[in-house]
Amino acid sequence: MNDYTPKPEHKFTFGLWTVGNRGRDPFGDFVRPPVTPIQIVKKLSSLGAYGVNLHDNDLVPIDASPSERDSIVKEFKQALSDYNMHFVMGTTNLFFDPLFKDGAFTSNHPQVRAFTLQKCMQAIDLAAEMGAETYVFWGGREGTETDAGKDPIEALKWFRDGINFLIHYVKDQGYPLKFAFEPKPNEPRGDIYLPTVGSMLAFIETLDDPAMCGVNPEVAHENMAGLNFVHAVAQAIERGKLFHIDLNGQKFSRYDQDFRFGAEDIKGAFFLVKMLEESGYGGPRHFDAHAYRTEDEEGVWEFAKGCMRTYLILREKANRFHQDEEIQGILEQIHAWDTDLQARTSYSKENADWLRAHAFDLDALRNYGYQYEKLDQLTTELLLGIR
Ligand code: GLT
Ligand code: MN
Ligand code: MN
Repeated sequence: MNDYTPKPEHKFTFGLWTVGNRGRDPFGDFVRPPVTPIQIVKKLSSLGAYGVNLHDNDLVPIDASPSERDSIVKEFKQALSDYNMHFVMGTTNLFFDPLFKDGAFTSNHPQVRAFTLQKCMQAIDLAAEMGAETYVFWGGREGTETDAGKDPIEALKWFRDGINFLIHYVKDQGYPLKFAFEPKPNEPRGDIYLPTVGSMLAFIETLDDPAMCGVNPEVAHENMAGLNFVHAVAQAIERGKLFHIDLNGQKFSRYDQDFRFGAEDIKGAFFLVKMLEESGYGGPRHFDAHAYRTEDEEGVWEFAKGCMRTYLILREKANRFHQDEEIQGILEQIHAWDTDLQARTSYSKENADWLRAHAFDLDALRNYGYQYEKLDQLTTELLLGIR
């Protein structure tokens, strides 16, 4: 019997900004006291997490002197090693400082675009020094409220030029870092460029080294756009582009809620976990979420435990799905391929002639029942715990 206890081998990670979230929103101030990065490392380690992620300024204040920076980093690295925690993903905060109000890579101001490169190089150095595998770019302010002032075609070119600069910087430094791009349709900007996983995948192919670049899809972000997250992730997996993932919970079409993983849309979360486990995705299971604003510090740790526990429960449900004879029986019928016909669907001149002449039984196809109602009900019952 599974006890659903998280262990480092499950590769659960949290951003410092997630469990460190103090509950401030556009309408209300902080509701929780700060928790230091070292306290976070210690506590997450005791809960069975594998590692942490951070933005440059989650750890090092933007105005820290070089010697302050070095001592903060040294102390943090010591904590990681003392508590057997890994530093997995690094990123740059390109959204908080007021100078980024018109974006970073896509700001209309050339000095902001140049400063963005400087800030990213420093943050990449930090991530590489601490052993990160992946570097995330979330362009929260890369967008507009009005298209009157910025040319979206020009903005995409600036974005590409900036990322290409950093691709070459990483190569020149010899860092073993991969880049992962995180799309979001809106918030905090009215509209954000490259709003979905699909648009990000297309953009990646235009970069100087597409092989070094993949995506970091987030449940909430695709759901905000009304899209099926499992399908978005499937496309990334199918192209070998799922470099990292942001797991959380979200009601469709709302603001970016970043709820505990599985807090909403349990069936969507189930199919996601099932796909991640079956696809052989070996990357971290990162929770980019935070506790409800109603919570005190204890509630924050309940939130963190809940994310990991729900993942493990859904993973066990995916195993049960495979062991359930009735479910598997239906799937076998659905997947009963006509192998002779299948062989005819790869192109050759002969197959084209054969297919052109083949007489299909269209009425049989029209009348075929796919049994999805039964299958979905069985899946629902499995998730509800009665199978
Ligand atoms: C911010 C955002 C997230 C991104 C983080 C990485 S920062 O919390 O809401 O979706 O993943 O920059
Ligand atoms: Mn995210
Ligand atoms: Mn989010």
